[in-house]
Amino acid sequence: MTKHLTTAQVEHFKEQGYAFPFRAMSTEKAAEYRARIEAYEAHVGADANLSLKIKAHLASPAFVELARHPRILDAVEDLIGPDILLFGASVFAKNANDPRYVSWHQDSTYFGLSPHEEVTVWVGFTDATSENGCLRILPGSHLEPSYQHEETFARENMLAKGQSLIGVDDSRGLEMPVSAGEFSIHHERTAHSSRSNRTDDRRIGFAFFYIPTHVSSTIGRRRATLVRGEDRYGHWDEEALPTCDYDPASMAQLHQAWGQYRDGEVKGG
Ligand SMILES: O=C(O)CCC(=O)C(=O)O
Repeated sequence: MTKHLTTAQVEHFKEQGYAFPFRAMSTEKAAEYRARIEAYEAHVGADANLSLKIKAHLASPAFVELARHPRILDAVEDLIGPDILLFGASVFAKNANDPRYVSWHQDSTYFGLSPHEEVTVWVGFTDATSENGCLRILPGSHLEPSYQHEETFARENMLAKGQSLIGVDDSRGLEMPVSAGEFSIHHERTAHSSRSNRTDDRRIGFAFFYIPTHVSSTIGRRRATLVRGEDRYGHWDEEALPTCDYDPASMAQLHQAWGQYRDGEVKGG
């Protein structure tokens, strides 16, 4: 008995490595989340992409609450079972008429997880369309042999290392547009990317990274937060969840985790 997805959608995810669109919240609520990202940017005086990465949920109790949203967790449970850890979260915010893009990549190369059972829930805080650079995936790539990444550090690439898969047939790319308040889901090994924003408004999404509790870190002990069920494995240490916006203890963990990732200390097979 599934909780949010139909049995056909679960089968489709297993075969194709993606599923969308699903509604998490109203357009109005999504606009409140957009305002939170923009308030953070005003607070730090910089683009949220520069720091709300890998552990972005630690910046605000509101983001942790969204990570625990029953509609999102019901969908995740249908795919990875009832015992769920939130391993991380990242903001992907493109400005109006922003040339920046995300190259084809597989998160499994960089997340340092085993086995590769992570699923990413990408929640739109704005509409994400073909014109403003919605997420694109390569259907079925989660079942194919791993691609090789080339780390380009290209200036307009939004990824930390400009990591880019070698030999992808771009014409296989499938767009996953979502309206504000909706989400898509993709598997950790599903190759994905996004194009630049060619519109006069921003495109903002918040990606949550979920794992079943039996998944462990291949690069030493790290932190995660149990968001549903029970953890009978104990592979992960607890995170310091924020008690207020920009809680110093949580922000310290966010900055540390993002620093390790950006500097290449975090890289798994
Ligand atoms: O939002 C984007 O454009 C890219 C998202 C992404 O790479 C991810 O969710 O892992």
